[in-house]
Amino acid sequence: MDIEFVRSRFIKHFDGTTGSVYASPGRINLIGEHTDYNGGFVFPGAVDKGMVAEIKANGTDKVRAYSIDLKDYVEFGLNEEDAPRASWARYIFGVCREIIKRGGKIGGFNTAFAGDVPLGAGMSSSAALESTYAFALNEIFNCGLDKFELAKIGQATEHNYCGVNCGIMDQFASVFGKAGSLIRLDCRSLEYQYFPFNPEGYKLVLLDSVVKHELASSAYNKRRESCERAVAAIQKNHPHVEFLRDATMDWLKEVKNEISAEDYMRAEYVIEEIQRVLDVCDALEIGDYETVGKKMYETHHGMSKLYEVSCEELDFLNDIAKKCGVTGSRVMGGGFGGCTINLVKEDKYDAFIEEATKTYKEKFGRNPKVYDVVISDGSRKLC
Ligand code: GAF
Repeated sequence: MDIEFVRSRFIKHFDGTTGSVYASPGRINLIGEHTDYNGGFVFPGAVDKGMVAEIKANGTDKVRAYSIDLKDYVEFGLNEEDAPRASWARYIFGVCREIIKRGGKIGGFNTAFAGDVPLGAGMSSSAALESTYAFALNEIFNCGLDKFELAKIGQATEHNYCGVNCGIMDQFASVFGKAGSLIRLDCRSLEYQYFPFNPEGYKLVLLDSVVKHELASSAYNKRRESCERAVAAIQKNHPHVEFLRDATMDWLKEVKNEISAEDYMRAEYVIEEIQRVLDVCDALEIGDYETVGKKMYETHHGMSKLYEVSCEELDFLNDIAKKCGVTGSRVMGGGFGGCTINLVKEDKYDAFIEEATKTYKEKFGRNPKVYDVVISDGSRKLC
């Protein structure tokens, strides 16, 4: 993330003066997919790719925002009816509105931003953008919000201004990220623990399928609705069940004939996936990377066959990983395209990347992108 680049564009675009520069990262997730909005556990970490924004209060009630990457400029007010049309600007607008709803007194500002999180790769460029502005505006306008609120502001922005009923994982990882550590997060209580992650002899690498399927956000919302219907059915016998996190497979089986086969499959995946996160944490405590990898493959299978959020390209990359003896591999993030995350022994890394690149190109006519994972810090002020 290049501060000087963003600064030079800010100066050029506005009145020649400088403001403050803030950054927030995208994220990976080792395991625990679609578990966050089910009150379960996730295991993400922030990455060394993210968003950088220069921001300066302008003494008006208008936000003047410039997307350096899109070369697009938008101006909007801070009232509910001022929502901009441009989808990128709605993230910034949403964050402003959510701060205001929480009592934060913010005024207008000038801003320019750029990012290096690959779009559509499942590394949550949108959370990086939301966290950057939530963190920065909270500081610049002295709103006094804590980091938990900042993460919730990003999530509420997705819900209320971007049409995605996401969980809290992405924004939490972006705000709370810590270099060298993954975060085991309980998405119901928001209790979290940092797990130093430096598996000796292994590398974490992302393979980006460079496909992003249409309608990913409506399919995402439908998955969430399936889970909620399963919870409503289970609640009839077990009223204390608030999320799938609280349910057992036996309780799900009790309602097998009351819910659709599809809803059943979705819930089955989630209940198993929540347990897998805990199993992976236990395995990591004793350095058992073979078990970590095995669980990753199980997650991929569940996401592909039960939750049905994988696609041909991601299944192909997962198969290649298996053939190359990669320890663990699975689709990462919401799915419907994006990356696989791979835990691979260092001595198998080169052959894997070569084989995956060659065969993927032969089959789909394009190269997958390769990103080595560097686990990094969360939201911060750069200067
Ligand atoms: C997306 C969402 F934004 C997250 O909240 C999470 O549900 C993830 O998909 C799947 O684990 O990134």
